[in-house]
Amino acid sequence: MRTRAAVAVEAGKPLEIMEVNLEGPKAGEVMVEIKATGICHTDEFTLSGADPEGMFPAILGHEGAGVVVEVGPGVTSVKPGDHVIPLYTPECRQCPSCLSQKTNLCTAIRSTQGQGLMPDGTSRFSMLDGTPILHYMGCSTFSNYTVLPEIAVAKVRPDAPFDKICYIGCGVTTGIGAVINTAKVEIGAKAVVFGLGGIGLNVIQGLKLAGADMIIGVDLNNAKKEWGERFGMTHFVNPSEIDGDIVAHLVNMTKTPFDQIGGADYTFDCTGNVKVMRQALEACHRGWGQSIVIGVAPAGAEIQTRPFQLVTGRVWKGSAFGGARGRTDVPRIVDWYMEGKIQIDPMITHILSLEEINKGFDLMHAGESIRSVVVF
Ligand code: NAD
Ligand code: AHE
Ligand code: ZN
Repeated sequence: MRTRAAVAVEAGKPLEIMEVNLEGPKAGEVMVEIKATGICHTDEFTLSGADPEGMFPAILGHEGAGVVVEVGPGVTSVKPGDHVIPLYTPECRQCPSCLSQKTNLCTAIRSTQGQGLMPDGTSRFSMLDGTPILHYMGCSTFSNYTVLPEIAVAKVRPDAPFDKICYIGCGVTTGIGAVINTAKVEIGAKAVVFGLGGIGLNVIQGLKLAGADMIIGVDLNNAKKEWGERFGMTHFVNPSEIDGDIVAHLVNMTKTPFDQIGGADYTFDCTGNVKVMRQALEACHRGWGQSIVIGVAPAGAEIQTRPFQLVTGRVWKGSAFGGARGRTDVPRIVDWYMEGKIQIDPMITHILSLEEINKGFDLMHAGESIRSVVVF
């Protein structure tokens, strides 16, 4: 069949809207009509050319929601008509990683996914002249129709609005999950969130849910102060407007008359900047502070700190998709949204058509959007 898609033809170039060929689902695969997709900073990261796994031409997008329209042989867990959220972190429930119960990073199809291919090593997308187009993060939600492995879709309730729950496909789950699953933040904690964008605001929302007392937001953009406060941030710091070092500033803010050492119980990097990652680690409390790396850094970038920071008890941890097991956890997060436990609507600042998708990247670059959502 043919479908409309925004194709990343080359790094650093705007996406091109075109008709493409899409083959039907093979064994163990499903075809999904994407109804809505968010634009995450990771899409921008790959489009910019900074992603070591970035390959072109490809159909980007990994934050979608839609309806199953066709299933391949052997598919048992979903059927046409089911509402689903594509999962860039699948959950096969059979691989050593899934069975370990120690990680959400299912390894069943990671190698072909990283090459932009379906598990059988081929692509379902091609240009009208036959040139193959690569998949992206196993999802390719910047296409009206896409094909995914059955293990990479979460079935969700049918009454949830696509243009909101698509955000659970990445940003919401990543932010809230990093707090609950990765850091396991406890009531009364002091936390610092670096980068108050589509991910950082969800970290703040997660911290509020977890009962954190002090939630410091750090961003270079002063407009993010009001945004952070809407979701529970208690203090805001713009590093470009303080005297001296940001780490010392944050450590001072967390001191009490009883605890003159200071430092956060938990910090979160939601910027992808390795200098910020260092600041986030070093702003942690001596002896127990944990810093969670969520941001994705460009090819070649490396994190640095004095090993003494770790010797003295600070912990560096990473979090992918908020540590969530997609097929199990995503339907529950959709329920949380429908029950009013978490907010999504205010963070969706722009609704665009597929033809307007490049505007979504411009808004992100200008710091004017939290999430832009493309509705098909
Ligand atoms: P975004 O563009 O919406 O937000 C980034 C925010 O960081 C902006 O508010 C910006 O002003 C701020 N910022 C930039 N540089 C800063 C600095 N030096 N100090 C303080 N603030 C700074 O991006 P997003 O969609 O929220 O994504 C954030 C990061 O998380 C990206 O690197 C993205 O690739 C990554 N990400 C990771 C996962 C994961 O599973 N680990 C999932 C989604 C996104
Ligand atoms: N391709 C990049 C890595 C990108 C990355 O770390 N992706 C996150 C999700 S970001 C979603 O917005 C992730 O889940 N990583 C785990 C994985 O297996 O990719 C690179 O640097 O090579
Ligand atoms: Zn994302």
